[in-house]
Amino acid sequence: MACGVKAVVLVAALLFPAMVESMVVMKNATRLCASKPIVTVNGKFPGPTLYAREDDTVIVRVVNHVQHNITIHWHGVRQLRTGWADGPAYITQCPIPTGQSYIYNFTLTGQRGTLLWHAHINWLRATVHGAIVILPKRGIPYPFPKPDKEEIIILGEWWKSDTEAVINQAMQAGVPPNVSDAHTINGHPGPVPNCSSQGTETGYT
Ligand SMILES: *[C@@H]1O[C@H](CO)[C@@H](O)[C@H](O)[C@H]1NC(C)=O
Ligand SMILES: *[C@@H]1O[C@H](CO)[C@@H](O)[C@H](O)[C@H]1NC(C)=O
Ligand SMILES: *[C@@H]1O[C@H](CO)[C@@H](O)[C@H](O)[C@H]1NC(C)=O
Ligand SMILES: *[C@@H]1O[C@H](CO)[C@@H](O)[C@H](O)[C@H]1NC(C)=O
Ligand SMILES: *[C@@H]1O[C@H](CO)[C@@H](O)[C@H](O)[C@H]1NC(C)=O
Ligand SMILES: [Cu+2]
Repeated sequence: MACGVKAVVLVAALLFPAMVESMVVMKNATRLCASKPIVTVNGKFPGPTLYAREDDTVIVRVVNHVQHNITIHWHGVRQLRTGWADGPAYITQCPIPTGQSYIYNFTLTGQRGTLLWHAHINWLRATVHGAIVILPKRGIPYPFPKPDKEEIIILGEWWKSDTEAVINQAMQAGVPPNVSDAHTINGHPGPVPNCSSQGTETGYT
């Protein structure tokens, strides 16, 4: 077990130094010709990719620096006797309040593949999400021919409005929430014609 802990810290430190210590922070983001503040992990949307190996123990300390309660859910990870590390707010844990932190600590026994992590409270998942890649054990091949290249593709959505306002309005009015303004690939909706403030848009989607 201690070995697994070391492995994941090492892998994460090489590929993604800050993921082990995940800061939930606000960031201004420009999409669809307009800027708005969004909740992110480490200022990234989508958030950082976490790399681990089958049988590793994953330890992620989430520190909440935003004015929202938050939790992180490890979507598709089987929590084997670590239900409190699963992440759904008010189901397996109380949310992490502003200024506080929580340590997610679970072991990837018998699990491989690329899964999603995301906020699991209200609609913060709209911006707080990313990939968790669980590689086979060292020396064990993939159960298919080795791919030439691997790319992580995360499909998401973008609302011009604040997503907490969207869900709160729907809950109060008892109607379905407003649909998103665009779909995104790795956080990008693609270029918008005649946009004077493309901001961070690169158009490479
Ligand atoms: C976002 O932009 C506004 C207006 O320019 C600024 O006041 C605010 O500090 C920025 N927030 C962040 C997190 O950068
Ligand atoms: C935030 O979470 C705490 C428990 O972790 C809870 O007591 C509080 O009511 C929550 N605040 C909101 C606004 O939901
Ligand atoms: C993670 O969980 C294991 C098993 O319960 C425990 O021994 C270890 O101290 C925990 N690590 C942290 C950083 O909480
Ligand atoms: C939802 O859509 C309606 C109709 O377009 C609009 O009036 C309202 O402002 C939207 N709500 C939010 C929170 O953006
Ligand atoms: C973009 O601007 C040009 C020139 O003003 C205009 O002819 C064209 O219709 C605009 N395209 C879109 C999609 O609005
Ligand atoms: Cu999920």
